[in-house]
Amino acid sequence: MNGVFEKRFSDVNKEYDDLLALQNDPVLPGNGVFERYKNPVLTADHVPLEWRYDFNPESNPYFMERFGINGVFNAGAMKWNGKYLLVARVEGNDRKSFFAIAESDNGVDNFRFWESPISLPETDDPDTNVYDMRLTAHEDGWIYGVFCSERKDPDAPVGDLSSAVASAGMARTKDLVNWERLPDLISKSQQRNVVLHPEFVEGKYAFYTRPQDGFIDTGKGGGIGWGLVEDIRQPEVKEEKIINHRYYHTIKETKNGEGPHPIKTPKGWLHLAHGVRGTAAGLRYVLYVYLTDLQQPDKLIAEPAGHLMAPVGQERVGDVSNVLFSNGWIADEDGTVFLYYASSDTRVHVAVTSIDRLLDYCLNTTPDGYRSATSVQNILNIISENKKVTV
Ligand code: M1P
Repeated sequence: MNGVFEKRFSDVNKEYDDLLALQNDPVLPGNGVFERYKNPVLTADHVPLEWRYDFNPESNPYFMERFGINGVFNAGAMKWNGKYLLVARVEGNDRKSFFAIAESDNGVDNFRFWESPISLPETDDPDTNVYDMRLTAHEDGWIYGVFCSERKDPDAPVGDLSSAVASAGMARTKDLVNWERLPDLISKSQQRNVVLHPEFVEGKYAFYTRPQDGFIDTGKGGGIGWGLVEDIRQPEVKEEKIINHRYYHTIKETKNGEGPHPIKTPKGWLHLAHGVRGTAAGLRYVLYVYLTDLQQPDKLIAEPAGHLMAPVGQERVGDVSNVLFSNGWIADEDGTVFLYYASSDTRVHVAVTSIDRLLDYCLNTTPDGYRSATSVQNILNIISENKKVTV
């Protein structure tokens, strides 16, 4: 024994325990729509030490990390047995992502990973990489996880080791431990950001899709799509219609994608999505919301202009900088909404709001007028109304 093991074991464990015990507080006063929380709720450092270190002083005298974690981000979410659960995308230093569940009593701090990551069954054509699981507790009684499955492009020319094909992988469970893998969703194009709607529509499973011409480029894919599937064991979307379009000179001119499944509210289905635009510094990902009809979830009824959330402060920096991405939120029985978002493909944060506040935001924020002059007119209208008010 060289003493290094004991000292490092003690220091590393203390640092880990302190991190998990950290209390989180809202950043106030915020903008009234939501409150961000100060600390990320999940980071690479939250991954259990038992997954990363060999605890045997004989075989690991330096108490050295044996499996490094690069980031923990893009987490699906659901309430389960009274706990707030995140199914996070955990990415190793080897660039492979996998899924792992972490839980918290209050949804804002002390998230702790379950004992082991999810052992996700493979199909006959094994995934190279899996990520961004959306959880849906469907009215059929199963909990579905829909995620991106990525494989090397079989048509890539020799020497091209980057081209990939994205499709929607699917698995279902009753206990979040044992998962049954279903076939990947069949559709006319590559897919990422596919989400299962929680209710049957016309007696069928309904999916939010994101048709795309290539692995990265959505190309002619016009936005967030919608399609019905008759048999979840042979899932095929034969027709896709675009329900949330991309537009020139907006936050989603390059691409967009559904976030978690929408929340059912008295005024419609409340959706969270990400919008992407190009900048001189690369792509910029922001979050936005829209509302669709309660009876016809594929019919848009309201969409505020611009983003709900964009990266601020440390959120701007990470593996893929200038990115906010969300595939998980939880609506509590009292209407509180815990919006889990990842920043820059590195860590997970929470912002807290409510269904009432999000509906107010959605229905009373002016839609995009698509011109500078219409934006100025919106401000002039607010100023003019304010002149009638004494506070
Ligand atoms: O790197 C930003 C995001 O890029 C992809 O999202 P999209 O398909 O909309 O471009 C995903 O790989 C996502 O995981 C990632 O956060």
